[in-house]
Amino acid sequence: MDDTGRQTEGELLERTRQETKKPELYKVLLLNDDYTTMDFVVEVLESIFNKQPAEAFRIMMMVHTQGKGLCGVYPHEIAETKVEAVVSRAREQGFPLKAAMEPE
Ligand code: TYC
Repeated sequence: MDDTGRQTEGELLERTRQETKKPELYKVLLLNDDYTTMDFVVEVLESIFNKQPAEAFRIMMMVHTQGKGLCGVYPHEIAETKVEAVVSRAREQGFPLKAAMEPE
């Protein structure tokens, strides 16, 4: 809730709105394509999304079979950084892998 500070003797207390605002969260998704290798996607999930090997494999297979898969949920700036890290690493290796973010 908004517990804005009281105003005393001309002193405006600017607080709390930002401090108490919950960060908006975003899902980061990987998208399927026909060219990126399964091993590379598993490696991305382990290194960028901190998944254990079995979980990374499960998510990779979800993307492969369903077209997309959830990698994690993060505040906006972190989600953006994850998407950029995926794309930059994929392009370095010559893969067309795509990642997307959407509001939770
Ligand atoms: N479909 C890819 C293949 O058969 C594997 C793949 C999985 C690609 C997940 C992208 O996000 C992806 N090599």
